[in-house]
Amino acid sequence: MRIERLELRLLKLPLVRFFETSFGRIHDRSFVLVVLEQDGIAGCGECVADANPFYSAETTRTAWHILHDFIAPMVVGRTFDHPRDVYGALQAIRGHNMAKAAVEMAAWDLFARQQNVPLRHALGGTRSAIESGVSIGIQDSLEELAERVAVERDAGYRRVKIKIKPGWDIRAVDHLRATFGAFPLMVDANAAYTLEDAAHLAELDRFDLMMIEQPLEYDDIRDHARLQARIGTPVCLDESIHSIRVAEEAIEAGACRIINIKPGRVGGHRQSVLLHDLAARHGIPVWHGGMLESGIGRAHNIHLSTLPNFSLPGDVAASRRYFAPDLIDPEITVRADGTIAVPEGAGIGVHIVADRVAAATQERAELRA
Ligand code: OSB
Ligand code: MG
Repeated sequence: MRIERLELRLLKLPLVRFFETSFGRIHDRSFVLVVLEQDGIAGCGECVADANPFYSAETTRTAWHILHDFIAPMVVGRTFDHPRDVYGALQAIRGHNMAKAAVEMAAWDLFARQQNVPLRHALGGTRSAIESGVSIGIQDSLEELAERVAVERDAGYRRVKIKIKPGWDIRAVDHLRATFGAFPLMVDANAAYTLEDAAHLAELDRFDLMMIEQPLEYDDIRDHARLQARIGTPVCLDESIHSIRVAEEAIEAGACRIINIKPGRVGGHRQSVLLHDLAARHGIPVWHGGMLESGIGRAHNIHLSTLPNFSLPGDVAASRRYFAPDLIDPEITVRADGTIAVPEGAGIGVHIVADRVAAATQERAELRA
């Protein structure tokens, strides 16, 4: 595979509904699209960095800078035997996993299209459908939260995750259990607590939650291990797991019993597969996280989710929860049984609507070999 052309686009799309986490409320999504091309065949990747540096240090602007000024010159004109080699080729650049992942994932799409196989075959996936869950943001009231949960449960989703923060945690979960009884429920704190909150978080134990995601600081493995020793709810790490090495440390320390995999966070599909395999060797289940992706990133996530140790429903849901219209046609839908069929075509297997991409584009750059 030779990278003859690389294109960057900065896009902005309005969200169907606002999304609120412990770091704030957003109404639209900005992201960078990467297109790699050889002989008229194009592969596409979506950079999950957001406009702000709250989930991670990377932003759309830092990603653009690193992609344009450093990554593009390293890959344009270069030949790769296999997309698994792309991440290693970018080793000189420290960090910036989301920028790296966007190019690496575009390379996987291009490679699979050249081989004329669905991406999941190239990745080693074993399923033709995946189990879907939803992530529900912080709402203005408990009644609105229950309404959102009712809608998603009726739509068939296999599990519900709600965002929590101090002041929106025990009462929110209690209200959902009182309203709906037993159903697969979990919470995500996006690092809103400290170890001092351990006794408070232990109050969640009585609600039989599947897990609590990233309760403590993004870079704190030690305190997650201490917290896990003090609460019954399984800890799942998201923000903390930015490399295979850190995942090994976290598993060894007992800092988590479950891992959320987002390819953007770890540097792409190859690193995600390695993380998936590491977790499997340690009996740690993984699930696929979400970053409010358009249909392009979403399709990538679906293919990756077909690997066997993705044994819990992920945050990979229907397009219409996020964007209407999405950048792809047909949109990604969830069936009544809460599963998503993996697109069957070559590569990520979805049709990207050029007019919609053009309409959402705020900036564009191109490099040729
Ligand atoms: O922590 O999992 C997270 C969205 C943006 C940034 C971080 C997170 C999320 C979500 C949404 O939870 C998942 C989705 O529906 O795409
Ligand atoms: Mg999370």
